[in-house]
Amino acid sequence: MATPIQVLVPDIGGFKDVDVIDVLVKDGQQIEKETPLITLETEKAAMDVPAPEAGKITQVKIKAGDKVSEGSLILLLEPAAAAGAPPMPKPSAAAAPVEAKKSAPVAPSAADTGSVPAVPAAGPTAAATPSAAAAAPSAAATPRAAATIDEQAFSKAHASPSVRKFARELGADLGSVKGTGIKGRITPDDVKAYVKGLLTSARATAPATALPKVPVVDFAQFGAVEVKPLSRIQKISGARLQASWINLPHVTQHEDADITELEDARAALKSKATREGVKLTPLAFIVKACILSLQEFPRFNASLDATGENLIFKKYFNIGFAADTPNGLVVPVIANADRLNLYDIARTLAAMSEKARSGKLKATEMQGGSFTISSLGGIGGTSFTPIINAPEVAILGVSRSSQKPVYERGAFVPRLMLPLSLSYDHRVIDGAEAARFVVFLAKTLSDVKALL
Ligand code: CAO
Repeated sequence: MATPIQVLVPDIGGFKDVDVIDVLVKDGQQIEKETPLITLETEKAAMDVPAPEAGKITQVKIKAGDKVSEGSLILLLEPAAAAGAPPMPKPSAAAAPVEAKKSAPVAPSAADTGSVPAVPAAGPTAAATPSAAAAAPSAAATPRAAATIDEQAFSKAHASPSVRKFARELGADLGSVKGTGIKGRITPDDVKAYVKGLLTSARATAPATALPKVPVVDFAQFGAVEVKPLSRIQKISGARLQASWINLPHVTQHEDADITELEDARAALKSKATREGVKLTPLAFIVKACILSLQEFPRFNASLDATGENLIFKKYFNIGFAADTPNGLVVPVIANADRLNLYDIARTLAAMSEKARSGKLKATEMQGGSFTISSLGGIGGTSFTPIINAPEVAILGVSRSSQKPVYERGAFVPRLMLPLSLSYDHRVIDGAEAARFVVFLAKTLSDVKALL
C-alpha cells in the first residue's frame, strides 16, 4: 500500500478562514487527477479545489461549514501512481511519513467563480515527482469559469461529478445547460452542444460587441507618477460594474421626495432609538419605502433569466445597500427585509455597515440581493447615476436632502426634499413604469405613517 499524502488547500489569493461550502468526495473514493474535492467560497468568489493527482482517498479531514486557509489539510490520498510505481527517492531522510501536497498558488480573480487548480507544491515529494510538478503550470492555467456562471444553479444542476468537472474546464454555466439524459440528467454531449452554441453565437456577434480599447499612455513622460495596485474588492467590483454597464441598457429616472414629515418623525424617535442603541438614519425609512414600492411594482424585484427571454419574479425582498469601506465598495444584503420593522432595519444597517468596514462580512451576507440602494446622502451631492447591481434590474440612488422652495396653494413654502435617482434596466422596465415607481416611492416617503 502506498504511503498516503496530505492534500492541502492551495494559495487562494491570501484569503483567510474561507468557508467550505461543499465537500464533493468521501472516504474510500477512487478519484482522478483534478476531480473537484471541495468548494470554497470567499467574500466574492466560489471556487473548486481539484485533486492534485489520481488515487484513493483514505480519509477526508474536512466538512462543509469548516473554515480553511492556505495550507489547511483537506484529505489523505493514497496516490495511484505511487501505488503501482516503485518508491520515489526522497530528498531528505527527515521527510515526514505523511507527505504534504499543496496546491499551486492562484492569483485572486475578478471573476465571480472559478476553480483553484490543485497541484503538488514544492515539497519533498513534489520535488521528487517531476511529472506531478510539471502539471502545475498547465493546471494553474486552466481557464477559470466565466464570470457569468450562476454558482447556485451550477451546484443544483442534475449532472455527475465528471460532467461537472468537464463543464468547469470549459467554463460552461451548467445551470443553463439542458439535460437530455435520463430524467433530464446532463450528459457530456449536452455540455459540448451548449458550448458549441455559445461559440457560434459569439462568432456571429463578435464584430458588433468588440469594444474599442482605451489608449495606453506612458504618463511618466509628462511628470512624476506613483503606481498603486487596486484593492481586491476594487478589482472585483470594477469588473462587475463594467459588466453591468456594458450589458444593461441603463436609464436613470430622478425624483424629489418631500421628507419634511419623515424628518420630524425621525427627530421625535431619535432619542428613544439612541437609548435603545439604534442609529435611526433616513436610510432605514428608505429601505422600508422601497419594499412597499417593490411590492406594488414586482418587476423591479425581478431578474432576467440566462436566456434573456423570461423574467424571474422574486417573492422575497432582500435589500442590498452599497457601503463605502476603506477597501472599496461592498454591498451587504438585508435578507427578508420585509419581515423587519423600522428599528430592526436600522439595527441591521448599522451592524452590517460596521462589519463591511472592518472587512468581516461573510460571503453569504453579500448574496441573494433582489434590489439595491446606494445612499450618498450622508456625504452630499444632488443626484447621480447608480450602476445596476446586475442581474438585478434596478437600483435606487439617494442623495443629500435639502430645504427647497415648493409651490403650494399659491405660495412657496420651505420643504425638506430628498433627491432620488432610480437606474433601471430598460430591457425589463419601461420609462413610464419607472416614473410610476419613483412617484410611488416619493409619495410613500412623504407619508411617514405608512413606514412606522
Ligand atoms: N440626507 C441628509 N442626511 C443624510 C442622508 C440624506 N439622504 N442620509 C444620511 N444622512 C445623515 C445621517 O442621518 C447621518 O447624520 P447623523 O449622524 O446626524 O444622524 C449622517 O448622514 C451619516 O449617515 P451614515 O452614512 O452614517 O448612515 P446611513 O444609514 O445614511 O448610510 C451607509 C449607511 C453604509 C449606506 C453609508 O455610510 C455609506 O457607506 N454610503 C456610501 C454608499 C456608496 O458608496 N455608494 C456609492 C456606490 S457606487 O460607487
